[in-house]
Amino acid sequence: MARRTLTRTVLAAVSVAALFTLGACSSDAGTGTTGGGETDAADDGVITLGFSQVGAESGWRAANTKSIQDTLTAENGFDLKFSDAQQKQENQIQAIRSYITQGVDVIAFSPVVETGWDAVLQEAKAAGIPVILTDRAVDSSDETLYESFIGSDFVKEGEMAGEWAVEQYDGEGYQAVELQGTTGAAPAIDRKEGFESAIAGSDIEIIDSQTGNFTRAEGKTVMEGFLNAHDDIDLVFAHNDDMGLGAIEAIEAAGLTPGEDIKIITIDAVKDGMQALADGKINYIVECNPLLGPDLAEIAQKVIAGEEVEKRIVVQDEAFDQEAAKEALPTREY
Ligand code: GYE
Repeated sequence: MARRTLTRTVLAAVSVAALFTLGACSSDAGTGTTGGGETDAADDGVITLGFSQVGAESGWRAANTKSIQDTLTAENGFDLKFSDAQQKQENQIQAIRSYITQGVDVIAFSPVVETGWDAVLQEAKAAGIPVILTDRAVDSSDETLYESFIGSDFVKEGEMAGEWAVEQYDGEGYQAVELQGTTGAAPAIDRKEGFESAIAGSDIEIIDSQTGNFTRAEGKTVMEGFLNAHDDIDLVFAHNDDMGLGAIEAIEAAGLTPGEDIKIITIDAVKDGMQALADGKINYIVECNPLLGPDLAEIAQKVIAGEEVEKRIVVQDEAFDQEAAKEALPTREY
């Protein structure tokens, strides 16, 4: 099965340089872009890309950062400027503004929340700097504010999780709790929506739902609260592996067996999550592929070369039960 809708290009510096001969050269190096896709990249064949990362909240994020840093290298024709926003929108806006001031060739970012980006994206547009979204979407009515959005279909991920829950547990009157991702983040909004729509009509009921901010520590704390407040929790739906791993700690501390007394479904399929699944502590994981570096590099090259790019690139995800996790673990990349 194809894991991505895009095929990979070989990221040789040579091919990057060749692409730039297609564009007109900008003579005012140092003042940033000249608009209309003609950028300083044309001068030296190197694409300066400013990337504003959400933070370092999860195993998924660590793998995503590594993929970007490993791909957007000098060898591949990039000068990567990377900043970590520590899960704060104001830090991301500040980073983007600084990339605009520096006159980078391309800005890419993974928006921590969906809303509130129009003003800074207008500034990038006015400066003639193309923007590529990776991983998370923005909620904006103006699609001209970015070139392309590369990432998974989070509604579908939630649906896949919910469909499996219904297949396995419908008819048992299960009481579920939900550990939501960061409030206002695209994956939190969409995974919730997908899961709820898939369990609608079954007898699985969500009896409590709170944010654990995509972190292991907060997943544990919120799960402790759920266990104190409710006597009969049958199922946890966690919007990512890390919160599910935190929930496992809380469940074990309460003297219960995760994966048996309380079933657990998560999303991401990073190494630690897959190990817990193989160990029987998690019951099902829907994958979210974090290896977005190669697609980002390809789209950035095309944008700089003035080529058309797809507005939406959907990353394909799989799902794993305990047996599948045992098989996949030895060759897992992240
Ligand atoms: O699922 C979670 C991370 O945006 C898809 O963010 C990403 C999510 C991922 O913190 O682990």
